[in-house]
Amino acid sequence: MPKCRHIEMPLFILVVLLMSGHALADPPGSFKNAKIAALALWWEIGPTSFYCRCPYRFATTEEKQIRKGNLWVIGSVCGYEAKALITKKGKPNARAMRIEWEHVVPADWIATGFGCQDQTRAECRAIDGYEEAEGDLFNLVPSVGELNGDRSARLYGVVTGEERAYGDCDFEVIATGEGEPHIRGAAEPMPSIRGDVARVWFYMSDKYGVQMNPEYRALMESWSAADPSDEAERRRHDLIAVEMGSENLFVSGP
Ligand SMILES: [Ca+2]
Ligand SMILES: [Ca+2]
Repeated sequence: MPKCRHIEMPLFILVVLLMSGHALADPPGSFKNAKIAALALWWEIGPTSFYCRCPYRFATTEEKQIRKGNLWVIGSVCGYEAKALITKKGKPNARAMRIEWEHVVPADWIATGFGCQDQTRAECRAIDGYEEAEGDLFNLVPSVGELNGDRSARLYGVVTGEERAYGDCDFEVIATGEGEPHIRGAAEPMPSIRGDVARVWFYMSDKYGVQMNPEYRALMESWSAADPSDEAERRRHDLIAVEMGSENLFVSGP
């Protein structure tokens, strides 16, 4: 017999699906609502982290005591190993082994579409449309929290070498160069999802005016060409499109 929590979870998902207006296809309208919708949606897509392809499941009571968060990464399956299990302050790294919702286009860059990049998040959210963009489900993916934290608001880019700081996970972050600490450098995803992230950037730029300089756009164009959408990406797109009530034509278009 499965333990009680294994029976409760699908019911919980069902309730979330019903509450999130699944059948009505209303976009979440805010990051807070999007996180709730994404939880159920990605159970349907397949509960696997985006950057490392790590399966995840609901955290047990004991795991929640180790670190907050409902979703626990099964690192042994995908070869993910935490870069830092202990923080610089000597405390357990709360973001290792748990799933967080990652913006492919970070909130700092969404802000460039609304001219509030030099303002606070609260000021951005007061602008019409910003919250809708921040809660856009095409732009949200489940990520190991540690990677989400290390990437922060960095653009994607090519990082020299394959450091593999996260076990077998092909994800590199370099934090040198110009700009504010959370933006400088680059994050390099694995080749098989480079087109996927590029097509989210095009969508966010097209829909919300997110700025991409010519050099970055050219890089994303080359990534998109090298990694065209496949069946899995289109299936994911279609499920998200039902929830959003709209499409990402860079995936579904001709
Ligand atoms: Ca790499
Ligand atoms: Ca791909």
